[in-house]
Amino acid sequence: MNVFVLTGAGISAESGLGVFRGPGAALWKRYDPMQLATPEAFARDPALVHDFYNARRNNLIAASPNAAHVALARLEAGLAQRGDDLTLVTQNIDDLHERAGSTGVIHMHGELLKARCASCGAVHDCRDDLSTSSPCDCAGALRPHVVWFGEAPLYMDEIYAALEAADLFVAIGTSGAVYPAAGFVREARAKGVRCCELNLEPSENAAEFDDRRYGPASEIVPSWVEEMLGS
Ligand code: BJW
Ligand code: ZN
Repeated sequence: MNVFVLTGAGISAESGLGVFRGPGAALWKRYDPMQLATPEAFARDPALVHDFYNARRNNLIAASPNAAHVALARLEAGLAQRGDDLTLVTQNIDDLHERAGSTGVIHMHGELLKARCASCGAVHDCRDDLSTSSPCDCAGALRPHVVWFGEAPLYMDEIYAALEAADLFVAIGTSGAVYPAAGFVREARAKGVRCCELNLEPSENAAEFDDRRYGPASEIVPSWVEEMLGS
């Protein structure tokens, strides 16, 4: 059995990393995404964009994985033990899945703890603040290694191949507002794959899921994983 899990900001909410949309304090209510998360915004005011990502990087370094991240790492190990497979695709730029023990996580929107050279494309580890004077070895300017609106998400060939092979599609903590990730459920359904949503509240595309479970990720993800592993 091939299980495909897509995670979004909701899985990291209880670790203290903000969500973008939804009720309560959401990042895009405080900030305009067009001023921060587009290549045009970075070209116009790189210092402002660096400040936004520097603050989030520092917050991430101080955060820890929660029970939902830990449960998905347990799912990977449990499925592997019985010869099944998990593909974990995340829209999140944090590293909390890895810190919980997941391997081979596919970061389709990039990674906050990496920086990319705008000139040569080299990707560097990055735990320190970036500024307009942080240079790459080639002297080119560094930018956060994240996918902004209008840019192509990463690893799409690998992701579509895994979706093609999936027997179960599960979306966790994502609002279903951002494409192409929001379209994965429709593509899975079109192939007759069972689709399950785990979220705090119904997402924008909730109607497309066969099973829906609502509550905090730290509660509903561990209980779903226990069911999956039959314990
Ligand atoms: C909990 C919880 C708890 C809370 N427990 N749950 C088709 C139609 C219309 C538009 C488009 C389209 N195709 C493309 C577009 C344009 C655009 C787009 O989708 N726009 C929409 C706004 C309409 N898409 C793009 O531009 C993408 N690029 C693209 O398609 O390129 C095509 C291309 C191909 C080839 C060449 C060139 C181009 C790129 C999208 C990049 C997204 N970037 C961001 C920011 C960067 C990283 C960062 O700063 O972190 O990524 S935006 C932001 O949204 C971030 C996220 O990864 C992404 C998704 O958000 P997510 O994860 O769903 O979080 P939220 O906050 O929305 O939802 C949280 C959920 O959790 C809620 O449901 C809560 O209820 C829940 N929750 N607490 C469980 N405790
Ligand atoms: Zn460079």
